[in-house]
Amino acid sequence: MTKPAIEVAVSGAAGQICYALLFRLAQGDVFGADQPIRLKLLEIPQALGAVRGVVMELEDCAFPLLADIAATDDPATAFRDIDAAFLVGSRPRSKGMERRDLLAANAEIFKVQGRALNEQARREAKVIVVGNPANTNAYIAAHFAPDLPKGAITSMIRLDHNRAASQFAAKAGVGVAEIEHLAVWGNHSPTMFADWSHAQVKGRALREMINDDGWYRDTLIPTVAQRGTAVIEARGASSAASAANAAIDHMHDWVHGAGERWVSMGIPSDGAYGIPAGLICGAPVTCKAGGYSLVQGLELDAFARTMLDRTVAELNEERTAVAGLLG
Ligand code: NAX
Repeated sequence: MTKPAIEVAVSGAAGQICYALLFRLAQGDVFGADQPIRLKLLEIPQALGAVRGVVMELEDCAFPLLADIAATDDPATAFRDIDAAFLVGSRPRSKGMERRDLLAANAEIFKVQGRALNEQARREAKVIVVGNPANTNAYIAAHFAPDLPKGAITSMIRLDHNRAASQFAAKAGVGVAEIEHLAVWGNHSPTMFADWSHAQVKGRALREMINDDGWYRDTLIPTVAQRGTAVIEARGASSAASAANAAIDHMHDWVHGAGERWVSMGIPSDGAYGIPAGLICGAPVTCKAGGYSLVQGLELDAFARTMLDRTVAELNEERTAVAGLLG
């Protein structure tokens, strides 16, 4: 029997990440091969013309699971009764724009979208923020959506997790799926911390297998931190298909579960690991039955503590920078 369609909102629909994301969503890569979806695309007014082209292409794919597509520039319309949202659209940094101004411009966008989610989304809705600064944008949206369950609004750090997993697998000469218990902590920025302290391959410590702490500190961590820049330099455009893939992985695991496997998500801190409560911070989680739980009780050695403190300090600075806008 065909399931009833679910409602999925996607912002930034005319952008390059969505040009990869929307087609995979419509194909069933997130919600399942038997789950019809209605797509609700959100864009700014100037981009609605381009969205019409994307809608035409989605129609031309004749995806059996795509029950409906609507496009709008009104967040309240886009988020009405949604089951899930991918918030990809955000204001990019323009020439001469200070970081503070970028945070403020995005704070305004995510304030409006947070309020609309609060008023319109189904209470069970799952939200991922991809648009940068993703953690702080998610923090702002969550602040303005107090009636949604705590933790409904998350941010994406999965691209960093996948990048790290791929680099570790290549170095250790193992399949990427064999790496377990990898954790990526912090902000989606060059301060993020890819932590191998607990990672294993078939029960064996990855750190022992690679046995090269210098490579880890001097090559792996900077490679993952600078990967976005390296892609821009090589491609002339920022990561798009891999970012869409990471958003798909994040939502897929949250919806369907990932067994005992750890994945990394930007989630509101409850104060664990010394991360100030309320910050949306990348951390290792397990996903089960439509929910996620922080992996508890991990020991952090001195290096891990320093790296986590550094990225949390940056998140705190971002929070301070937008504090005046939350009234
Ligand atoms: P594009 O510039 O191609 O597309 C962004 C789209 O968002 C544009 O079509 C724009 O009109 C739209 N938009 C802007 N403000 C909006 C609003 N208020 N409501 C709805 N739509 C709005 O960027 P793209 O390459 O698709 O990247 C999108 C975002 O993802 C950027 O902020 C980017 O920095 C961020 N990324 C985040 C990653 C992560 O791991 N969290 C990795 C990839 C990516 O860099």
